[in-house]
Amino acid sequence: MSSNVKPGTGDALLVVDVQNDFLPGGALAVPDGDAVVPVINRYIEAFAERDLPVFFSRDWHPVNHCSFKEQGGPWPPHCVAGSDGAAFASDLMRPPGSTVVDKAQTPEREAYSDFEETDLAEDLRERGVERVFVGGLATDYCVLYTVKDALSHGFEVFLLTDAIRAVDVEPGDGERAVAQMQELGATPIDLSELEQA
Ligand code: VGL
Ligand code: ZN
Repeated sequence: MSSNVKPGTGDALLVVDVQNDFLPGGALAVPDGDAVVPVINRYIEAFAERDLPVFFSRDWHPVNHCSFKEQGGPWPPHCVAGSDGAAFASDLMRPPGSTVVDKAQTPEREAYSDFEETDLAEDLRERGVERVFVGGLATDYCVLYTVKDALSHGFEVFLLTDAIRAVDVEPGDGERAVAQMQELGATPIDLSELEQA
């Protein structure tokens, strides 16, 4: 691999939707979703100890969001703003100075990407970020759309392959999402590459 994966100036970590409703027992449980938490905590440590920016997104829906089955959408109600299900996983580390990005708050619009109707792109640019390291839930929805948007905004993207899990509504959705992100230009990495860098 040619890229230098060692986190440094110009890098940011994006932790996508590591919220109770996406963990086992939650309203929209992602299989094995809780397995990302200890791994993401190691990435967070690597960024926090170098004073690099860390962003946490939250799916943050109104009670009548269009993605919910009662409104004709595909999903059970989940991540209703302010609910326990919308809270971050209790074991997730959150370093002081990190930034929370709430998304998908408009009742009429689905928004899987952290960049949709948020200030994330501007915030990253203002901080001089050029490369984003992306992990979280779920591989085939919010991670996929966030990575696509990050690439189209011109950021270099590292996909944290050991810190993502898929919903897999259709078997293979997660694998296809990873392949698509790679084709679009994201570089898959894991913790061992980062910690050895
Ligand atoms: C997500 C389905 C519905 C996600 C959010 O965070 O990947 N998936 N809402
Ligand atoms: Zn949602």
